[in-house]
Amino acid sequence: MNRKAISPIITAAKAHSKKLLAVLIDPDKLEEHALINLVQEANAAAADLIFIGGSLITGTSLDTCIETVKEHSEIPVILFPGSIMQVSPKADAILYMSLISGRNPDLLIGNQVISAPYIKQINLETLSTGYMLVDCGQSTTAIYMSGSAPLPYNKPEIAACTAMAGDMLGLSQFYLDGGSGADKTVNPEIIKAVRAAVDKPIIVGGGIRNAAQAKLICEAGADVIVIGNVTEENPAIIKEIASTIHSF
Ligand code: 1GP
Repeated sequence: MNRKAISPIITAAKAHSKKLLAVLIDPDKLEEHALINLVQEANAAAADLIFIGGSLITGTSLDTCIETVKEHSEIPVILFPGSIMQVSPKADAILYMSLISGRNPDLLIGNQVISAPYIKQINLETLSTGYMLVDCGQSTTAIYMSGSAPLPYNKPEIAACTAMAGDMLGLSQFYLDGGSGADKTVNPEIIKAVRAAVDKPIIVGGGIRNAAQAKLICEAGADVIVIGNVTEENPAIIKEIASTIHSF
C-alpha cells in the first residue's frame, strides 16, 4: 500500500510556523454514516491529519474505521493507540508514544518492546512521541487506564523538565494531553514552558471546543491542535477551528 510520510509534514509545518489541525476519531463512537460525514467535514475544512484511537476501544472496528476514512479522504491517518491492540498496517504512521509524565513502566517502555517487532514487520512509520498527560481538573479515561498520575495543572516547570528529559533522550515530538472530554484545556502556561524548553513539535489536545481556545493554545506554542469530542457533537466546528489556526 502507498503510505504518506508523516514526519516531514509535521517538521516542515513547524519550520514554517504553520499550525496543523488533527481530527481525532474514536472508532467505537461513530456509526459508518456519521464517520463518513465527519471525514467529509474534515476534507472540506482542509484538516491536516486524522488521528485514530482511544484510551479504551471496546469494538473490533479499528481496521474497518481506517478503511472507511481512507475511502473518503486523502488526509493522512495516524494511529493514536491507547494500547498495543491498536496497531494496524492500514494507517500511514503511528504515534509511538512513551508516557513520560507517568511512572508506569509498561507505558514508558514495556508495551513498546512488545509491539516493536510487529510494527517493524508491517513497516509502519513511527513518530516517537513523549506523551504527557496533564491534569485538567477531572479524572479522564486516559488517566485511569494509564494507571499514572498526570502532570499538575499549575506546575509548568515540572512539564518543562519532563519534556527536556524526553528531548535529551531523543524523542521527536511531545503531546500534551488533558484527556478526551476534559472540562478545561491544558494550561497555556504549561505549553509556553514546554515550548521554551524544547525545539521540537508540540501536539496539544483535550477539551478544545472552540476556535478561541485553539488560538490561545497556538499562541502558547503548540504546533498541532487535536480535536475529538467536539467534532462528534458538531462536525461543522472543524472548519471554524481549521480556518482560525491555519490563518495563525
Ligand atoms: C484526547 O487530545 C485528545 O486524547 C482530544 O481530546 O476529545 O477532548 O477533543 P478531546
